[in-house]
This record gives sequence, C-alpha cells and structure tokens, in this order.
Amino acid sequence: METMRRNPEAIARCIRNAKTIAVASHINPDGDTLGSAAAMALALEATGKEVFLFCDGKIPDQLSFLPGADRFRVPAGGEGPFDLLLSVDVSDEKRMGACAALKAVSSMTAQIDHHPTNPLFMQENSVDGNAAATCVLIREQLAVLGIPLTKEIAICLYTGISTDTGNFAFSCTDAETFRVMGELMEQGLPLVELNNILFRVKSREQILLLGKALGSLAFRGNGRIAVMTLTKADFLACGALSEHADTLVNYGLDTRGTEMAVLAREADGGQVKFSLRAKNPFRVDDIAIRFGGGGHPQASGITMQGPLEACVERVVAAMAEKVADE
Ligand SMILES: [Mn+2]
Repeated sequence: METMRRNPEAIARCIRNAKTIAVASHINPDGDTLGSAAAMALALEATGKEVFLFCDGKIPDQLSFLPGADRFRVPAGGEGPFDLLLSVDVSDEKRMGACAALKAVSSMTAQIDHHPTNPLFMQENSVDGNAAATCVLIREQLAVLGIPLTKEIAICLYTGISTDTGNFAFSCTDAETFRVMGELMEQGLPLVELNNILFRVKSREQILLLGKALGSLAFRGNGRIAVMTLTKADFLACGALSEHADTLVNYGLDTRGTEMAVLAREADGGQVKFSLRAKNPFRVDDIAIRFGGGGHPQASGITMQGPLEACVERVVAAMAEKVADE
C-alpha cells in the first residue's frame, strides 16, 4: 500500500484560498485528532482566518485542558457555508460521523492524516501512514504555511504526539517525533504538567477498580495467561463505570512470563465484555473472531452473553490452547 502521500503544499493552497474554514475531528475523539484541530484553529486564526471546530462526540474530560476544547460543536444542520472543510486524523469518511454532512456545504475539502488505510476521501489529501501522529504532519503544515509555533500550539501538538506514541513507547515513535518535540520544547512546553494530566493522574474510581482487578488476578496456562475478572458488585463497590476498567488488562500482560492477558467484566443486560491482549508473536484477534468479537492481532475484544465464569472458562481454554501450541 502506498503510504507516503504527504502533500502539505496542496493543503496550503486550499488554506490560503479560504476565509472560512471548518476543521473536523473523528468520532470517539482522542488526543491526536483534537490536538490537531485545536492547533490548526490557533494557527489559522493567527493569520486572520475564521475557523470553526467540529467533532461528533464528547470531548474526554482528560483533554478538556486543550486550548479551544470548549469550541468543538456537533454538526446539527444549518452550519456553513465554508470555503474549506479540513478533516484531521480521520482515517475514513465513516469516522467523521455527523461531520460528513459538512462536505455538502463546503466549497473545497481536504484532509491531513496518518492512517495507512486512508482511502483519500477528500479532494486534497495529505496522508502519510508512516507518521507517528497527525500532529507531526500538522507541525510540517504550519512550517509550509509559514506560521510560527507558540506555546499554546505546542501544547496541542504534544498532546497528539505523546498519546499516539504511547508516551514515546510505541514502534511508530521515530526520529521525526523527537525533532518536532525539540521544537515544541523550545516554545516552553510544560512537559511535566502535561505528562501528569495525560499519563499519570487516575480517577479514584480507576484506582479502586484496579485493586479489585488485581485481587482477582490468576495465572493459567502454566503461568503464561493472566486472567482478571470484574463483577457488577465490584463496579458498584467502587462507584465505577465500565470505562474505568479500560486499561487494566495491561497489568496482566505486563507481568513477567505472561504471553496473553484477559480482563472480563460484567456489563449491562447480563453480558460479559472481554479485553484480550497478547505479546508479539502471539495474537488474540482470531480467538476474538471465534467468539463473535474482533480487533487487532495484539489487542482485541469480545462481548458475550453471561454468566461470567462460564464465559471466562471458554475464552481462557481457547487462549491456553494457543500458548500450548508454541
Ligand atoms: Mn492519530
């Protein structure tokens, strides 16, 4: 697949020709799509453009510190017209959600993105599947436009770069990531403060639920599979919601000697939600598919009808079979 299609000059032409610009983020917004959009708004407004921010989804509380976080609107009809619609970090048109309707009221459409599967769904596309984050491409875009960085813009770009690289730990992290980071640091980036907000501070519910999850931790398959379970009663006791359990499965996977990890949680309607993880070269997506779920080779999910323990036994048996095969 052709992944190198950076075209900041084409995007710059679109921007220079536009006065009113709608910037669209993707559904279930993350740090990269919101950081990209917020940075664009700050930069383009500094050059006299009129910028409108759109996102079909709730801005996560954790990202409410972003400059302009309160400016994102869900399109409800009646917006525009705009000279340009620019989507950022949106891998395909479906991921625009309600923002897709803005195409019809925009004279020109363009996008900046870093997903290798992007089908280039706008009129002008600057897409590089090898870039660590869309925010890396935004930095390049601003350079081509001749718009200088500011501390506020640096905060936005750091948010996207740090979250999409797993705080500079994922394999997408490359030399360009750190070259851009060097420039952001020169703007007085408050690194420690932002790192705390994005990667350290947890809600009380999350920490209490972590205690329950670790209390349930068991090792199966000769110690190569970490299994954790959370019941409805656990969530109730912690005052926690299902989303507070989202990253807990990693504690199982991070345990030395484990190749796979699973976290099963009781959900509404008697359903059980599974988070499956594997260390390369092991994979769990085939197990997830077998039980009606899906996902990535090393990170998948399943939703099954309970009861909890019977479901866990079936999934763990499938995992044990795979680790025994190696
Ligand atoms: Mn991204």
